[in-house]
Amino acid sequence: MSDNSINNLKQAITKLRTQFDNEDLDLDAKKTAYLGKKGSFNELSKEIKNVSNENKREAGKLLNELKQYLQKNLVDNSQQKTEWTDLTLPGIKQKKGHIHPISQAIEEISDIFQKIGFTRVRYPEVDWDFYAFEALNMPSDHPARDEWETFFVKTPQNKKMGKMVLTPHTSNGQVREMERLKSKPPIRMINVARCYRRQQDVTHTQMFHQFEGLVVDKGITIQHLKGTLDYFAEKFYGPGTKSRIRPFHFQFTEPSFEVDFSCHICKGTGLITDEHGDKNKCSFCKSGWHEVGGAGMVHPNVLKAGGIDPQEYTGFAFGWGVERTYTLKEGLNIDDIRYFYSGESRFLKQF
Ligand code: FA5
Repeated sequence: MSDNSINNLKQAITKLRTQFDNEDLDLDAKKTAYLGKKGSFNELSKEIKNVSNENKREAGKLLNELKQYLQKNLVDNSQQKTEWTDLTLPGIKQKKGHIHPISQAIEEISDIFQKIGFTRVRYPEVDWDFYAFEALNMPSDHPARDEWETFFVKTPQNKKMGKMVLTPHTSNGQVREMERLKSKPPIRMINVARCYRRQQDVTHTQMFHQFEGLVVDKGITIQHLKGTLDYFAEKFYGPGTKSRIRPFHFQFTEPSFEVDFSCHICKGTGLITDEHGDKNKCSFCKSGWHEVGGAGMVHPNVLKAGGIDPQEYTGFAFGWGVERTYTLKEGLNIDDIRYFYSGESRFLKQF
């Protein structure tokens, strides 16, 4: 630079400032471009060596001011970005969860039974063979045990209680409830719990839920059982729903039954009338009825295992799948219970 060197420097500083003010870069990129090691400021500072000695002091001052301006604006910009909140923007709605449909069903079922004096209880889901089988009139070599496709737990065997199992049904609660009440009826329990079996298809999952009713008192008959089933049918499935019991076999009830509820689509007839007036088989139930589980009059041996005298007391019991019972509700008609445990939120969101 000649004598004009200080003027040239001043022009270069103005040019750099204008460029800085108008440049639309993000903060980090701008810092590097202007204040970085090879940035515009350092490049411009090199020009000081061309300024005459008498103007060097002024040139130093101008460059200093320029640096402070750049630093201040780079910091100020970043502060503005983080502090700025547009209060007129709509808020972000938090997603609301809800309880799982099977938990909803359990609450509804429990309420229905609690209204007629049943007490909700829960017993271990990992329990002794004794409560799951032996005390239910199924000694260790009894072939009926095979139907429960049980998971056994690797634990040392207890002399009286046997091995430990993942409970394959809620019937393990029967003798436990008799023991809890010190073998003194009346008993009115509703036991809802997880159950486990080596099964998997559209109507079976390895983990599922059952609810077990047990009533023991003087003079309990099949009529009380049937009355309870009819009450549940109307409350859970709606007015007009009927219950039906069919002869069956369970080791722990005598007599034993399978329990059906009438289909809400064909109203128990098994037939649907189409738009031409022709009658066709109901495709949901095929027979007018849906089976939900088992029931029966408590076997005298089970009462004895619970310390209750079968000459003095009688009782009824039932055990149904929560998933199965729930899927038959009007408006649901779910044909594969595995959806409940698939973790598929598009399915679960509907409840
Ligand atoms: C029993 O488990 C008996 N303990 C029921 C009982 C209790 C009878 C008291 C008499 C007195 P069962 O194996 O049929 O019976 O099962 C009853 C119901 O549980 C079935 O009808 C079905 O609704 C449900 N269930 C059984 N296994 C599964 C499974 N793997 N997945 C889903 N639901 C199941």
